[in-house]
Amino acid sequence: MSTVIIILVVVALLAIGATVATVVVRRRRPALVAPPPVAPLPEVLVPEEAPRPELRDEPAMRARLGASRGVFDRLRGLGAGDVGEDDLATVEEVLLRSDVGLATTEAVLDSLRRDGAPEGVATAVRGVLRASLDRPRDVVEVADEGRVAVWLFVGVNGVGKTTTIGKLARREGERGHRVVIAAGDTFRAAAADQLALWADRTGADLVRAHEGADPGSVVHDAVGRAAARGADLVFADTAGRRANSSNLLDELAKVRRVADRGPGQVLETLLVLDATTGQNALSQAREFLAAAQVSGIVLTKLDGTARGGVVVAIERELGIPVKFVGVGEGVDDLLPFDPDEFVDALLRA
Ligand SMILES: Nc1nc2c(ncn2[C@@H]2O[C@H](COP(=O)(O)OP(=O)(O)O)[C@@H](O)[C@H]2O)c(=O)[nH]1
Ligand SMILES: [Mg+2]
Repeated sequence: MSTVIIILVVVALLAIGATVATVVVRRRRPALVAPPPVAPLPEVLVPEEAPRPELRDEPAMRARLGASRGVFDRLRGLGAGDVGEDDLATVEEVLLRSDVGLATTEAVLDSLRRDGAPEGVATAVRGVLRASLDRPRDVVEVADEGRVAVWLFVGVNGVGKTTTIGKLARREGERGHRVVIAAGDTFRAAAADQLALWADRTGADLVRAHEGADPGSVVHDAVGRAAARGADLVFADTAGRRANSSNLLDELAKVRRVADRGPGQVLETLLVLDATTGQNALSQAREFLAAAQVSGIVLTKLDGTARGGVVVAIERELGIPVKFVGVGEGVDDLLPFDPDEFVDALLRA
């Protein structure tokens, strides 16, 4: 027994001795070669977040509407007091070029002739445009007790429905709401794939089906899942084949009926329009309005047009409030439409 202990102690001492010796030798060993130079990391390995403008303050809204604001440059340069014929001609040209529409342009000219512009032409025009944007534009997002709020998104292909759903999912997520997205555009598998990316980025839940599946059943399943999980909102994407196909409009009506049954309660039907298509957007809109009970407009791509005045024409001619505007392709590039910010962005110095 004691022999075993002695052997163990000897082995332990030898091990300690060997370790100490190695450390000492390592410390003493001179550097034989200079350490290789450290190559700088290539830039792509250290991606830097591009600084993003803060979109929720007024100057950023103004920056995104830069092209539209540019159209109003000449108008902002006009003085105060009585408004002469030359000035009226300038105002008329600017307003028509910005696409506010004939009716609003006439209203502005009448007001300038009648009241002049004691605080400057730009201020007077701003007042008339602002007054024309006076509809309530709150969105409804709280369903009745025990039901699930559903927002439907309708509009022709390419206007920005899917992107808008992604942006709104982010917005609602940030406000602590749980969102289920229904991939109701089942014509192309790519549409659901695109939504899967957005759902990933925003933490929303996605309900999808195979290509060609019945959109109504996708929306039905999404409402069921939302109810089971206690989610706050269902955003239902829809296909956007041509609005003049009665088939599409019938299908939208059917999706709506399904969405509004059982626990589902449709609170908003948002018609998405592309601002860069100008007056074309208006004729598309009329077809949808005839078939769907549209509660609000989402006007996308305002960043990509100099004819931002079309917001005014759309509200006036359709009689439906613009509730959100898209000002870029990024996840934060959707703003609740604020008429004060909008007219200031175009007309304030
Ligand atoms: N510049 C800009 N592009 C947008 C905006 N909204 C959507 N888009 C782009 O428009 C294209 C079509 O959008 P998508 O959501 O697929 O349209 P959908 O067919 O209606 O679902 C995409 O390239 C989007 O990035 C916006 O507000 N500004
Ligand atoms: Mg889409």
